[in-house]
Amino acid sequence: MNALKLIVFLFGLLVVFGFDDAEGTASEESGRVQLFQDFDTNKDGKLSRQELTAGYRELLDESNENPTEINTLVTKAFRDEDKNKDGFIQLNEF
Ligand SMILES: [Ca+2]
Ligand SMILES: [Ca+2]
Repeated sequence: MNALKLIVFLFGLLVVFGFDDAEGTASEESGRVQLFQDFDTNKDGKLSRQELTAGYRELLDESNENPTEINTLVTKAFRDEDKNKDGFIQLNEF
C-alpha cells in the first residue's frame, strides 16, 4: 500500500466513523481535531487549499508523491467536504 492509498484509506475511515457515530468517542474526536489543527497552520479555524495541500505533503512522503496527485486529492476533498462551498474546510466539514 503506498502512502497516497493509505491517506485515502484513513480519510475514508474518518468519513465512516463520522457517519456511524455522529458524536464520536473522545479519542476519535480528539484525533480528528488534532489533525485539523495540524493542518490549520494560521489557526483561523478553517483549512484553505494551501493548508490542505501542505498538510497532505506533510503526511505523505513528499519525495515519492507526484504534486499533481496531491492537487487532485485536494480538489476532490474540497468538492466532497466543502459543504457550504465557501472555499474552506471548517472543522465540522473535516
Ligand atoms: Ca487556516
Ligand atoms: Ca466550507
